[in-house]
Amino acid sequence: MCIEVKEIMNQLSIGSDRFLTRGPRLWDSLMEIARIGAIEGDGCCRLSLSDEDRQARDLFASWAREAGCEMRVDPFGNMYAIRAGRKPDLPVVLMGSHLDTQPHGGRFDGVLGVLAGLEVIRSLNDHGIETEHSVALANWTNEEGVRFKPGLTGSKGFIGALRVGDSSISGLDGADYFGELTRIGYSGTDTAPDLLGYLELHIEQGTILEAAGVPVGVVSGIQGVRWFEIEIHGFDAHAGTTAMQTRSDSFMAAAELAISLREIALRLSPDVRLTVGRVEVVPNSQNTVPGRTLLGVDLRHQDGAVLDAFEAAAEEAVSLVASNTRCGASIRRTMDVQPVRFNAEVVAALDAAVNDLKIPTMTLPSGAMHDASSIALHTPSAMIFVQSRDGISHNPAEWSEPDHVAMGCELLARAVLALAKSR
Ligand code: HGY
Ligand code: MN
Ligand code: MN
Repeated sequence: MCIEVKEIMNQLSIGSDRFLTRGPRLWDSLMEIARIGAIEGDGCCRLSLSDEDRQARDLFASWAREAGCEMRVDPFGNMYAIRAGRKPDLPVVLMGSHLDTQPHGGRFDGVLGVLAGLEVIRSLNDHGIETEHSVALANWTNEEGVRFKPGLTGSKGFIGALRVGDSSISGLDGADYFGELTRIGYSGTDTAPDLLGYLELHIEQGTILEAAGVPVGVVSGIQGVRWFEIEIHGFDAHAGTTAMQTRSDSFMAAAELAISLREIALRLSPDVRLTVGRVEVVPNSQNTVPGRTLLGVDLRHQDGAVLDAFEAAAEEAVSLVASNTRCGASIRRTMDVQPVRFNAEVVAALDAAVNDLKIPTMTLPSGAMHDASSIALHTPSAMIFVQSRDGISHNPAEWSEPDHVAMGCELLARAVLALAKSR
């Protein structure tokens, strides 16, 4: 960690093992924003570009303005809260994550990283700390990819992997991404800031930290993710009069295919993660043999070669099932997120903060994808994980301990200071 941070701590007569940030204030903000889109079981549903997403964006923008930040919105709806440094022309140190949630989301996934960044800015204000580089905070649009495909839309737009109006950005309910941005008042024309480095705090959403008994972790990298849509076309037919041997039953073909895809994936690697989380059956009537079935497939692995091998084998499996079941079938990739390893210099800033604070921690890979998967392709980046109880996430029962949240936020603050003060 750069000497300046230690100097700041001394000047503020804050012992290096004491906190700059205020965990309880962060916790209060988390619980307040969780009331937007609240669902049964203490969960949240704020699908991207929905009215609930707009309400959360408005609240975040009002808090950021209260903290003296300049607010910008870019053409992908990404929001940037910028706390000016002494040299505003220098590239900024950016924190960020996402405010959108899964349909049965929790109170921490994404939003914790955004509000921890806000707590860092509030704490720099409290202590009157000036930084060389500006410190900024992003809310990336549609990280979850529930309402619109692909996921990570906003952060992919930021790095130029997607363009405004890109036809590959499709809405599940037929909605238009850019039309919805306009509808909720977040279709921006501002330019995003230039970046010196990117830091994302997030819940682990797995059980590694809990099993090791440590509250927070420094993330080494993120495994790759690919999404596929498999369409199976059969023939609508009467459930009572159509003999089993003559049916073109798209659902049965899809079910057979799902099992064979799981076998293919596990044969390639025991560490693979294959999920068929989305199934659409048409006409979805239990006394009609379904003429059309769609499968939404999520595949993950840290090795791109395994992702490639699965994709090739899946294409063969799709055509085989089609020919065996008198159905037509197609597979198309709808998202590709490369495996990333984080930048050693930014990770070192985190490690220095860990040592300074004497917080027990560990280094671990991320099983979940994050906007840092995009940003790391563009800017030196790193992530901090906060322990998840029982590894539960994408579920209202998602929980992290207030003390762990506070430690993660303090780590973020120290690493941001080290980078924003650096050079
Ligand atoms: O899908 C993911 O891994 C992330 O939580 N959106
Ligand atoms: Mn997330
Ligand atoms: Mn998520």
